[in-house]
Amino acid sequence: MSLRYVTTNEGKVREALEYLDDDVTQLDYDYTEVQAEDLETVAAHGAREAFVHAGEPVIVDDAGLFIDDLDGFPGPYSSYVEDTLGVERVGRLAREEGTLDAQFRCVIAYCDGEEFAATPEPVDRGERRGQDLAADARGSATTDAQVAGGDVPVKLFTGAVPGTIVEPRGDGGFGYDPIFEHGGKTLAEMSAEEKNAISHRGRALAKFAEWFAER
Ligand code: ITT
Repeated sequence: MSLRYVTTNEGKVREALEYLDDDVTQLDYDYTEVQAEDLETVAAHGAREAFVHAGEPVIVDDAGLFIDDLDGFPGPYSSYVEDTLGVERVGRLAREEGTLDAQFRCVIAYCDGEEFAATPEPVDRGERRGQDLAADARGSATTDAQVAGGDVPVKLFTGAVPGTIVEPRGDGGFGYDPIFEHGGKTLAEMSAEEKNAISHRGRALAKFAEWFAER
């Protein structure tokens, strides 16, 4: 069975293909992004829902920019903030505040409907939501979305990279890459290979690829 990288973002897939061979293909499916303080919850919920939808092994990748002195803003809301404020304004805001330290974080969530043997990487088992239990109690039919919120195990792999917020430079990469500098270059000034070697996604993918090769 093939592995599906479930995302609407082609930039992520380009980076993932560097690590995973051609067995992985993009599934352009917009799973529900639940509102949560942490990327892990969003990714795990998305992976469950995507697995129910796809019926084959899936990876969901949730990422975000965390600006240290802005209490981690925009964090799990990075996508919404990119769509509303835009990358350049986020950069300006951070620079106006004089708060320049930041990190990118990425959580890769893998689900194939099976259990996992113990490894250092965490497994999320989710929690049945109150409304599901209430629906069960009434004896109503369980929908895909309710199953997706159930307790199918999801394996999580995380990665992070520290950096500095700068004036936008470069036209590679995607999203916040032009305003995020690491080691003297913005991520948008790096090739996909260079970015992967140091990036949040690259680190999470490396852990995933090593584990997946054994599975
Ligand atoms: P999917 O949810 O469909 O995968 P998305 O682009 O919405 O696509 P995320 O929710 O994970 O993906 O992304 C959150 C935001 O962070 C979004 O604005 C991205 O552009 C940005 N982002 C994620 N990874 C990034 C990276 O490696 N470099 C720059 N920005 C990134």
